[in-house]
Amino acid sequence: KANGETKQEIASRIPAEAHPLSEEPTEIASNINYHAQFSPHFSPLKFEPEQAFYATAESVKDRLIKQWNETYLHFHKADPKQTYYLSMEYLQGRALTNAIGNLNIQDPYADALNKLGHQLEEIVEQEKDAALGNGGLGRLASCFLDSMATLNLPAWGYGLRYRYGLFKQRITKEGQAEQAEDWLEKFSPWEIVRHDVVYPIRFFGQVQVNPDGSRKWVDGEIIHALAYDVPIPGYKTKNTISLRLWEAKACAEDFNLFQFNDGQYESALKLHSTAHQICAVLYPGDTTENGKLLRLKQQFFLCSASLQDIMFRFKERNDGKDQRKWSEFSSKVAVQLNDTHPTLAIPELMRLLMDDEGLGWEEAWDVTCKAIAYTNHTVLPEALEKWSQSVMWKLLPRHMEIITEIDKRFVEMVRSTRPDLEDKVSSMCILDNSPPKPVVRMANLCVVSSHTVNGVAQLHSDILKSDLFADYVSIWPRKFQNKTNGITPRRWLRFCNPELSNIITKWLKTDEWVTNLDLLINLRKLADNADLQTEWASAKMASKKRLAKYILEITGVSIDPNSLFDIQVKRIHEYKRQLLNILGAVYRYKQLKEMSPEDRSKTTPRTIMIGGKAFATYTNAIRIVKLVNDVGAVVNTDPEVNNYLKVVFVPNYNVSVAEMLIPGSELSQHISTAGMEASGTSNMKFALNGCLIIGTLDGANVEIREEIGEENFFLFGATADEVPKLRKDRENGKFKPDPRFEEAKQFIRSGAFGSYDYNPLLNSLEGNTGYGRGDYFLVGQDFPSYMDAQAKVDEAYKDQNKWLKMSILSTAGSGKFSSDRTIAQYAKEIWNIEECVSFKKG
Ligand code: T68
Repeated sequence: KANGETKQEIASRIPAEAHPLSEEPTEIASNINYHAQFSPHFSPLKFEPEQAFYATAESVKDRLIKQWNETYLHFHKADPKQTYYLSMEYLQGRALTNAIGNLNIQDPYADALNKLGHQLEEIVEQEKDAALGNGGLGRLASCFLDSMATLNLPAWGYGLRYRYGLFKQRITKEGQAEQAEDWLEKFSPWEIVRHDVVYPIRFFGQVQVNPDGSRKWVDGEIIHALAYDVPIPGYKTKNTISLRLWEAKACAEDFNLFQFNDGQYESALKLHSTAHQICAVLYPGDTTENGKLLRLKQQFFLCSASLQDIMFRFKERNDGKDQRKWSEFSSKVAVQLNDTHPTLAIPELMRLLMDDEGLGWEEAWDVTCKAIAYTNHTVLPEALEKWSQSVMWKLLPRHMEIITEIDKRFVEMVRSTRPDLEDKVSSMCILDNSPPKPVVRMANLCVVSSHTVNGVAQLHSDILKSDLFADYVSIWPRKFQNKTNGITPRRWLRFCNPELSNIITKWLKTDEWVTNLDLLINLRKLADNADLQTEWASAKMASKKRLAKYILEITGVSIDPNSLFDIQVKRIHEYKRQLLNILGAVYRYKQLKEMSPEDRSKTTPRTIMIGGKAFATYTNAIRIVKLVNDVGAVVNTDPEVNNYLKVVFVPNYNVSVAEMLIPGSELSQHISTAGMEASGTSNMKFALNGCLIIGTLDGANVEIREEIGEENFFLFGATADEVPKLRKDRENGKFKPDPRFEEAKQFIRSGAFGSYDYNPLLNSLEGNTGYGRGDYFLVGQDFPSYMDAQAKVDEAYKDQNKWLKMSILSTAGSGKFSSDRTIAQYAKEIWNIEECVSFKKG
């Protein structure tokens, strides 16, 4: 019993769905005014949109904190098993629309702001994106938090509070320029600094062996981890969970006053500066040794702080008993590793259990394996983390002892139980000792130590089982699962596309689809309805016009809302094949140039938009950005064709830009080489917003096509099964390129798009061997079928009724891709946690 209620009573509470706001808009307005007046950040004389944003956010945060505190207290008393999601990245984007939407207080806040002379739509634009992530993996973590809160699950996220998030991309004549993105320039109104939550994190030092044989990690440097909590509200529930972000701090003892007074300022503040570096940037360049060390420090910092916090909470919730048994840990705690980036949680948990809590190896190992699960997000060999053993011995000597022991025991187990796997041992073990640089294979450590390993789409999970982790499957057949990714329908439809949302609600006669996305299937039988189609078309047109206005403002290019809006936005990578897209565009341009004006006028006008950031040191990706811009500069100013084709590079693609682009999209491209995109999640966002997909049988495309019907999906390209043989054929000179492909490359080489030397980029499509050469990503192989699929798109667009029907069917078939479904599956099939509703109705 807690607080007079039994656990069953607590568990059976009903969610408080309605949020009757007791306040009138005038009261809200005076609350906003209060925050504006008492905020130390602005002069009280001004109340411009920026101040109005911060004051509004503070006012909304008050509500969040109240719910968040009550949720915390409730979890504390009910003491359910809780999940902790460990991720180096969260791509949260803006929070205001989401918060007032989830709290269901848009209307009163809009009215209140009106009374203060502001428009809510204008105020929300003031917020900077929190971009503490690189791309899909980080955005997935953020969608998951939204679903965990909405499903009333006892679950928290842990991450790092980077001072600078993902860089801001500017486009200059030279191509991409990166700029630090100062998301904390003023401050973030959403975080709550927790001066009471601080843990020491050790680096370097050595292992001390005690007389009783136990071991202890000592000396080295100690940095402190300070918690910042970001409240995450659920939709139409009062449950509000936490994203706890750690910041690195040195403490007063680390300040050498003597040295400082002696004028040695740098050495006096050495540890302060070391601490500062840890959370300075998201994904520091790791081509140098220094960069690698810093990235490893970041990873350990996250793992150690989070685990100390998790273990503290486990001990704290002891139900009045003196000491909790560690054997109960896994019935109270589930830890999910978002890729291998937080792998050090494994040896850190072992260390804390053995060296601080006094458990023996077997006991600690049992606790660890039962608590930890691992999600893989890539099969690309260069993205599988491997850390130098020598760097690890220096930075984390005790952890290396533990990893060595885990590896030793694993190898012994395989040799004794599975002699048939002897020739696989060297690739399955954790430590790769081969010269010149022995490494730790983080994915292997994760597979050996986790109770469950999952991929992020069916095809990807199948590839993990049949390829990357095949040998482990024969030892632990039940360890491997699939959890197809999902996206939150709140941010990615309800809030970013209110026009379409209202139409859906009207025709389905309920807004329950926002939390039960499967209900969208009921649109299927309405897809031919002329009235629905008319409304659907007008919502799409409104979004296209808004998008066209944005593109004009940002790039100066005027695009025609009556043309087909064709969008590819994602990180720039050769496997994602933006190069295939732009080569197709180049070929289309060349064809249009060669056509008679009469034939030209019969073509389907298209606006191709491409956006995405290239990692600063990824040369070919940087060149692709430049190529798209150069092609656009020529095509868009060519009066002969620019009524039929525009090519626009959308700069600085981020969450907020996505929220603008996706509602206005009609066709989107998900055209990776089959087998290389683990899932993709923007494909789901586009389909959900009634955008048709041209794509390969890769990642979640396979399942999207299954759900929305193959006749509503423009498929092309080789399948994952065929890829290895096609690569071999190419190497053996058996590949005959399509003449259209040759023409497109030649056109670029001829200088039609300026004098920049694109030969190095285009040469990656030639030759016949090696990764990154010899057309490893099979652009030439898939080019003809891609062009054929594009011709089908042009034809289909000419019949607008048919197109609208396909668009409605795309939305109708997207129900499966709600992150609520994904998270419910994780909760049931991996974490074994249940909902824990913190508020009574009313
Ligand atoms: C993406 N991975 C997958 N990685 O590419 C994508 N990597 O198919 C999938 O849909 C998504 O994860 C979610 O599952 C990434 O985004 C990274 O961002 C990354 C960051 C640092 C190091 C390696």
